[in-house]
Amino acid sequence: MLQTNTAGTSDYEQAIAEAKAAIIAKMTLSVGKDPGYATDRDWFVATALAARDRVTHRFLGGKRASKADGKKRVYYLSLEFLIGRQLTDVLYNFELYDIFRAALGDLGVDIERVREAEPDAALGNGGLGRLAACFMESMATLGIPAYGYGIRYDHGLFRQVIKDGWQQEFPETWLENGTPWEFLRSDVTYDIRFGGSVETKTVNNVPRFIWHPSEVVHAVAYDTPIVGWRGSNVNPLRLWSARAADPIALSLFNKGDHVGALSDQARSAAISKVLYPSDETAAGQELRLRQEYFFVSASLQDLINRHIRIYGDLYSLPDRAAIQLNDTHPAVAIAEMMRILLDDHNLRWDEAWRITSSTFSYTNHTLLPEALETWPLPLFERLLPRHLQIIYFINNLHLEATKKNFPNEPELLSSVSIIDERDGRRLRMGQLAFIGSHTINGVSALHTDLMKETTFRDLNRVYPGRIQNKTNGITFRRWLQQSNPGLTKLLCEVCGEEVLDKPELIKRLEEHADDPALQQRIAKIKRANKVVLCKIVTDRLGFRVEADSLFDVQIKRQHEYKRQLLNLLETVALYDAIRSNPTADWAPRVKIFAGKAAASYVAAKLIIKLANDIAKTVNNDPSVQGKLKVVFLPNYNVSLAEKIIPAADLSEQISTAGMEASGTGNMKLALNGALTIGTLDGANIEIKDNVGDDNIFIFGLTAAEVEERKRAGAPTATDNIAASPMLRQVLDAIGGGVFSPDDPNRFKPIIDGLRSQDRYMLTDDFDSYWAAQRRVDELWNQPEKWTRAAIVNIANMAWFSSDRTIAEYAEQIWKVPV
Ligand code: 26V
Repeated sequence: MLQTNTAGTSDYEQAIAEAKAAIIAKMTLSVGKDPGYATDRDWFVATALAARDRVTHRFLGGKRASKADGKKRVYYLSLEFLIGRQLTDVLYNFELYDIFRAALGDLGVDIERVREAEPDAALGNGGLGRLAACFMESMATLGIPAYGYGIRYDHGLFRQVIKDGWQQEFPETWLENGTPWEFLRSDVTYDIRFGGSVETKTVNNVPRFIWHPSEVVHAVAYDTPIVGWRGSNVNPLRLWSARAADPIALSLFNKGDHVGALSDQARSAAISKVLYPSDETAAGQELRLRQEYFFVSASLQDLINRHIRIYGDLYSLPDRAAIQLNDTHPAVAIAEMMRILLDDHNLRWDEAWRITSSTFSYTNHTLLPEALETWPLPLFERLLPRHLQIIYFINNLHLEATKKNFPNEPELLSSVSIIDERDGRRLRMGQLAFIGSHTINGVSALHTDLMKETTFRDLNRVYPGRIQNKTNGITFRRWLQQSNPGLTKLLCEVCGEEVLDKPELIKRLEEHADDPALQQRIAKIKRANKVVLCKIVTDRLGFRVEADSLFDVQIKRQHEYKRQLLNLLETVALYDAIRSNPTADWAPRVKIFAGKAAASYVAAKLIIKLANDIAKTVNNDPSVQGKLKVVFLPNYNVSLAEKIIPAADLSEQISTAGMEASGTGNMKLALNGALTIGTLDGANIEIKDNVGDDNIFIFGLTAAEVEERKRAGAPTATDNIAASPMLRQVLDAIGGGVFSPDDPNRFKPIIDGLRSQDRYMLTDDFDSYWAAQRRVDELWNQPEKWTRAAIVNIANMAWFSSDRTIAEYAEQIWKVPV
């Protein structure tokens, strides 16, 4: 056995010995197992606990950025934090990865298997949730004292199984065996109140409002430490879990009503049971509103307690706290803050409003009308009667001021009002978030411009200067350094070790873009990553794909505006073209799809089935062997993304222009050397600006052209189809049952939708997309040129680091030093 303190052992060896001892101690004393009988999961828990001890020392010691004595703190309120696995993240950021790998290796355990034993923390749907996770890591890295606040869902995003080509959903159970990363803080528990009535009293000629709720639920805190790069700082992610105020109604139990005695418990616990599994469509149900208010109220009580404990009163709140609303999901915080200041602390309205509106800022993540949150007034009133009063008051003052400043534009009032009078009466949370915030931001340059021109045009006139752009970013620690160690090693060699701390140094790679030796090394790294993905495909789907093919990937939530269907139409056209001309010089391709559809989203689920039916036909057709394969990898999540992204050659970012607010997968893929085929949408535009027109494949209508065609109502889908023989053939094939001989009409709804409405304008962009794909083939057939373009992409992605994004938020929105 290795001695930990033997003279003559190097620091490195000693560190390995210490790690080994720590892991064994955890295995024995915390997991309670003899290492000889330990499973991979046991090894994961023991390793995570050993790693967590290091984090905890930093967390409780001087490195806790959130301690922040006297400094302004940032509170990031988000209903989603899509963290994924944490072991590699923690070890890597503490620069302990190699040491723990060696320690486990000495114990005869493969760290890769240990890593895979950790379930993903899938507490988010997609881009918005993953952005929150990247931001938490960047805030810790930059030493910004920050808290993330959210919900500790018992069940994260559902597990997707593909059965006969159809998506099936199963509950996700990441907490089944607990998680070693969190600390339960039972002492940090708050009452969250719902329902009831509001009593009005006049005290000393001042009206007072007393809320008598009909229901109280407890919010209990769980803290997960988020580690910054090089362990520089650790910030807490505080997630709330719901408990009944009374765990059991003894009076009922004693009468023999054993089920009834637990019904309160079930109703309360339901709040943090499950993540709402949908993006881009507003939920509208009561439970969702209960979730939103639950975590907002707990978080505000918590941060206000902290502020008062340190600073004594609430007047200084805006100087010491910045609260960021991640989309409108936490927007009820504006009313809750006002309620606390008015009713609990007896502040005057104008004082309370000054404090509130100079503390909050709001990020918008989508302009799709169906995703903008509104609540029916009766529902809101039943759940939060006092908050509704406050919102009415905010709205009245806001409309009065608007009337005064725009006396000749009465029609402005209905558009800027928090209350939408059209479809029953509804509360518009976007309006509330905007009015109560000092700064509102979009997530890419185009999206911010569109915010100003469309959804928030009138509010932007009433409150000019509030809207800013903050183009999204990604943490390079997870999406380059951890997921692509081969490329990272090369970057350190070519650009210098400092590249790990200063991503802008990646630019140095470009000096070598024409160097054949470097090109070969880059190509070799990519190939090795592709071999890893090939094995995953074989393991999960039972067939082989060739690592020398072009890996063409579209990985993201399944949604019509993202246009996976456009990619499938092109796949069918290509399949047909290869069959018609098998000897031509086709670039061999593997089309890789992955993504989940909301369980209730029938159209998106049918498109998944189409992808799988096309895959079945194409992959079993000997006449295209070696030239085209189609793969649908089930259960897309952060961990699968970490495997696909480093292996991708081509990144599909093909949304209808104007519809994808930013995209962040596009950034991850380009950073890993995939070339983008995409529309001028979201951050694609900024990626193009950085990598140059020659190193990206742009096609399709611009956002302005999309608008113009919609306005003109022409050309129609019928016109587009008539003008494209290839498209017509593809639609006929799919609609006629070529890929669904067992049910020839299966895809008729999809094809009918394209022929009649084509809301996402696939028929407008099809020819241009096809042409762009052929430019892809042409470049692929010149490997040196392709690799050169990949190098230029990697070299020019530094700006998309979330450290840059967070530094901008810090300086321009939160006013905290970095
Ligand atoms: C809405 C809803 C409605 C109720 C059920 C749960 C749920 C979850 C999320 C949403 C809003 C989705 C908005 C969203 O995810 N936007 C994405 O944000 C990314 C980060 O800014 C951005 O890169 C993507 O382009 C944008 O689609």
